[in-house]
Amino acid sequence: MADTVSDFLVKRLSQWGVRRIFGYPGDGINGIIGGLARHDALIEFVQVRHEEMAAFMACAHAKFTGEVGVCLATSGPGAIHLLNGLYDAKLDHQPVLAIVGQQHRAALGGNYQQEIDLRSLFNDVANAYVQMCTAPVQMRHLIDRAMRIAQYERSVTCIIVPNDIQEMDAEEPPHEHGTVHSGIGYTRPRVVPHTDTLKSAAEVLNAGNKVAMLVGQGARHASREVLKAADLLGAGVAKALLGKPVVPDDLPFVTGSIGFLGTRPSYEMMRDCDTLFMIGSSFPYAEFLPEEGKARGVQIDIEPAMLSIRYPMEVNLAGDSAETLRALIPLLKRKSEQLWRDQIEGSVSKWWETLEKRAMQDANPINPQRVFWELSPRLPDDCIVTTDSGTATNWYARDVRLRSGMMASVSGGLASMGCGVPYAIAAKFAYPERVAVALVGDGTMQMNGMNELITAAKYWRYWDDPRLIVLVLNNRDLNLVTWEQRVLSGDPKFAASQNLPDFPYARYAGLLGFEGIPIDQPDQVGPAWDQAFACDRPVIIDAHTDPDVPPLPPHLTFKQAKAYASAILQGDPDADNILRHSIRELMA
Ligand SMILES: Cc1ncc(C[n+]2csc(CCOP(=O)(O)OP(=O)(O)O)c2C)c(N)n1
Ligand SMILES: [Mg+2]
Repeated sequence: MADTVSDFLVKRLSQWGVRRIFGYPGDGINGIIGGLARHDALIEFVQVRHEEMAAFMACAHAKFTGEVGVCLATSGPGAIHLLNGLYDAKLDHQPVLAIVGQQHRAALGGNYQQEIDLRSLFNDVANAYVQMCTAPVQMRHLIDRAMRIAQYERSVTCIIVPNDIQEMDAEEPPHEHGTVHSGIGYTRPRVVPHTDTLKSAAEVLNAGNKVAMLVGQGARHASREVLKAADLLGAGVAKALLGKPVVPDDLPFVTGSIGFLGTRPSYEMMRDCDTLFMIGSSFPYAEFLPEEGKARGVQIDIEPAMLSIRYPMEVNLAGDSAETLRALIPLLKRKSEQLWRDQIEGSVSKWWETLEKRAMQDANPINPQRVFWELSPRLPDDCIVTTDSGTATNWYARDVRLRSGMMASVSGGLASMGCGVPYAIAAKFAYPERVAVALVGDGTMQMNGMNELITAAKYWRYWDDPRLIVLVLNNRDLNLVTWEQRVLSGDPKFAASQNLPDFPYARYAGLLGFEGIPIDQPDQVGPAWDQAFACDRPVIIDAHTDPDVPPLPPHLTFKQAKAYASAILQGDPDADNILRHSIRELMA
């Protein structure tokens, strides 16, 4: 039997190195699903609960492996469901290919069932490349271009395949006018700035007495080079959220995260530095960077469009972070003065003591910070940590001490709820021998985390190491937003929009065949982690944490303090408790 377009699609993707597709079937893609079934030795199909989860998983696959993540959905509703996960990939600059079905070509334009203008729908999210296959012969170059462009643009691409095309015989382009003859393969170019630009950068960095470095996920393959540069420059290193795994938290000059969920040492280092050296980051909040004019700036980014958009840089280095640092390092002079470095290290070591004090304070019933604090020493080497939009991100960013060799991520640019569980599942598929830990809120669990754990229940027995550990911060509140409403808008908690229904997550774990560990006492926190890491199956820790512990920014502005006071004066239902906790946090 001749190959169909769908057979060809699967084989071609496999030649591109694709080994796994996350997706959900539907009659818009029956042909493609048939192709996957006929060639299941080439590409594994992972069935999710919801197409958005397939897109999140494809994004996480890209984040954790550097390969193109691929997701598949049917026409109409399936395609629409992909969107949020695809935007997550787009905003975090990850290579993801979405393949979606479409109605029969002959029906298009006929207001047919499930007929959506998919080109328009995906035009923004996949603006790097979105095409519909209207003839079998096109499929070859559509795949080749979508795969190549996703990689070099580090973005989302999309191929739309009408269902009649999927079942037709595959065709190779004839050697004649009007045909396209594409091929397979992409290797990343070596991107390094010109020597003159490197010299200018070195001059600025060498002239500085107080150099502050800020690293993002673009530096994730440049850990050694970042540390070498920090050493020569006597600099401290702050980390944007996605840059957290770039350098380990146990180094004395690593000031940790930055921004609303950042640390005091990062805040002070940025306030007091005379030189800002930003690498692979598009951290957005200007108020946490030096005031314009107070520091000279040097930035490295692989995407020229990302240069000088957060701070006006004096030298813009368009290049790969590791390659550029390797070329720059020989031009850097070791600082003779250690004063600035000593000051940073002093403030970092004091900060860790502060965090420990804050974590160990009483709360009702469990202080969420303690759950994260006690996790750090128990994290296995090589583990993969994911988190989710909510207070979990704050405590993850601040309290968790990642070590060298660990990976971690979250939806950064889009900051979407719902990424934590699918990211961790994708991590288990990519690295079945490593432990994955998802740190998520109860809102997120109820939004989609619980459903997606059914996917884990379906597959965990195939993983070499079955440990997928999900921590749920069971605070019965959409807590991060409740706090934002208080501190940023001056509004008291609005119970109707913020309170969440209670749910027995640990008992749910039992229904899935997982281990469930409910905890509601502070001294159960450490033993719960020990028990979870000793399990022979996935685990849900249902931690009853206190919503009144404030995830305060490292520095409260007058405006924020005023808003906070106004929220409380307007009769916040939790006023007494949150005041008590806030004062204790500030005292610590
Ligand atoms: C899809 C989506 N909807 C809404 C938001 C706004 N948002 C950010 S954090 C948050 C609360 C999360 O609540 P939960 O998961 O319970 O975590 P908590 O903050 O309580 O720890 C909300 C509603 C978002 N980021 N993404
Ligand atoms: Mg919550």
